[in-house]
Amino acid sequence: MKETRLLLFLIVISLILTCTPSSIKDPHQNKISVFEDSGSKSTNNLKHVVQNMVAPPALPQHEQVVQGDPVVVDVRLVVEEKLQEIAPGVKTWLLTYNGSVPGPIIVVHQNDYVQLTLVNPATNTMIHNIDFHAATGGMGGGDLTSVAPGQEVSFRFKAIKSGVFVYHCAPGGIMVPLHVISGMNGAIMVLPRDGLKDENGNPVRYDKAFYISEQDFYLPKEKNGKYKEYDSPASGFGDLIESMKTLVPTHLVFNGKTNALTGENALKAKVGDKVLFITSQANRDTRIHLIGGHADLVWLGGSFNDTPVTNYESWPVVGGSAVAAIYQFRQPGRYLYLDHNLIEAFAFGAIAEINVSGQWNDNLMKQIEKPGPIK
Ligand SMILES: [Cu+2]
Repeated sequence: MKETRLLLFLIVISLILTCTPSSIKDPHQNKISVFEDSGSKSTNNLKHVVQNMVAPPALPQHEQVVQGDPVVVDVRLVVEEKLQEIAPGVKTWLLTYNGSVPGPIIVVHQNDYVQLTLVNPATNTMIHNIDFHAATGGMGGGDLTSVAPGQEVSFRFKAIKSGVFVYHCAPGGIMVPLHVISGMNGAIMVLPRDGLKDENGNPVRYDKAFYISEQDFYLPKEKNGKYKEYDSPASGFGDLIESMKTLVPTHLVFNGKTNALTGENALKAKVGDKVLFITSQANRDTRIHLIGGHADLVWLGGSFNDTPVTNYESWPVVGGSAVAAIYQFRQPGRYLYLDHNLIEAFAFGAIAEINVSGQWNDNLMKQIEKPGPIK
């Protein structure tokens, strides 16, 4: 009899334990302190993995969850100074990493090493470098990576903090904003080794990911209102200093130019897809909204170490940061992903379009009666 009671007691206890809703699981359990030292491991026998960079909004091929020891991720960025159209009929000198604005997004896992080779071809005219907000050490690596035209440099940092972070050129003094507002910025995603976690601390995977960056331009104008054109980046910098000091952008665009992510260039997803959106702004505050959807999960400030907030309608991206959000599309159709200063979106161009395919769900939205005369 005693044994039966004990058995019953054990069954009840195990039922209680298995039926405990995951929502009351502590997402912070087993977390290590942010102050914990993760820097003392030997770097002698680490495996090197080459990351093939791709132009945004795409992300390089990567695993969401990794096992085993950290690796050294080899990344090569080539600086390209180029005169390019950023709006119909408007050309400016872009300073770029690998030719795109923003530069390519790098993806690694926490405690991996990023080994960057920065190449400044002799055809360029200026000194460039890179400051990684994900790095630990003086000037984010800026002082170790300065390269004149005709030089290349290589340096390594350990990605000890997980999250999404901006990187940008920072050659010193007034050149810092001048290079950043000429397009010389990008982002890096440092995933937790065991992947992303939702609001309850459970693993969450994304089906697709897009890197969308807002760029502010401050192009100098002629007296007649036409945008000035210059023979070289440096020849425009005197005017550019004056126009950027107004703090009023002439152009605010996603991924380097107007309509980079709309119309034919619209992003695509399917109903059911969990889409990871990574948005950066290297210089200026913005606020993102998805018309027709929400952010199911947002890692505010870009920190994957924190529990994501849920169901945000709009979310902030402060200047000099990147933010990650996941949304699962439940309904097909056309969505706009934009800066919800609507003037900046619709009058300036900080807007992207997502076309989602799949089966319409009347339960979520339905037109009850077509427009007709007032009864
Ligand atoms: Cu630069």
